Amino acid sequence: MCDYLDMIKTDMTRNRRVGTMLAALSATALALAACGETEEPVKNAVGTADPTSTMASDPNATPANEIKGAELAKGTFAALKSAPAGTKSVTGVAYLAQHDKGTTVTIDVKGLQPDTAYMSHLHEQPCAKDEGGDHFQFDAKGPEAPPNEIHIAFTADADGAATTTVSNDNPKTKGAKSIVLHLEDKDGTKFACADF
Ligand SMILES: [Cu+2]
Repeated sequence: MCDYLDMIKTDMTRNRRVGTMLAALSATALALAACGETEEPVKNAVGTADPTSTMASDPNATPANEIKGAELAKGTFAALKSAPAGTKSVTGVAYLAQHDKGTTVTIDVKGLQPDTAYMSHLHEQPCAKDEGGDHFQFDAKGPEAPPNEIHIAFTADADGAATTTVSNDNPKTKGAKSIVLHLEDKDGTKFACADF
């Protein structure tokens, strides 16, 4: 329960949909009180991986492409046509594995800005359609946040590379068509995409 709350709390720092965030904040604050934590402003986790969160970088997780018995999809990242200057050299791959414990996504990206934080999500459209469209959701009427969506926060290393794995308990990601990389700017600018 409390680990799950940590996950939600971490994600809220990245959620730009203020209405959702405020609703989630009040609900989480109540629940956190029950976990013995005091209510504090959510700190911005940009630039750090939260090891308590399954939705942030987990350097020890088994990569999606190494999970035995999984149904595996692979995508190759390319810069979007709209990618701003300085982001167009991105390359890399994404793996989406559906397995008996849920879904695991791994991204392995190069050509990023050194020591810089980024966000990515599973999206519901292919890259060629509205740059991946909206976020993929397990439940289309559910919250616009994990665990109903898969968000992957990551930070590039000093060489501009990042490898990140996240997991979700739900294996039903058939509707996910792409993974989109976003800048951590105020608009969450999309700059790269990989189709599955
Ligand atoms: Cu996205």
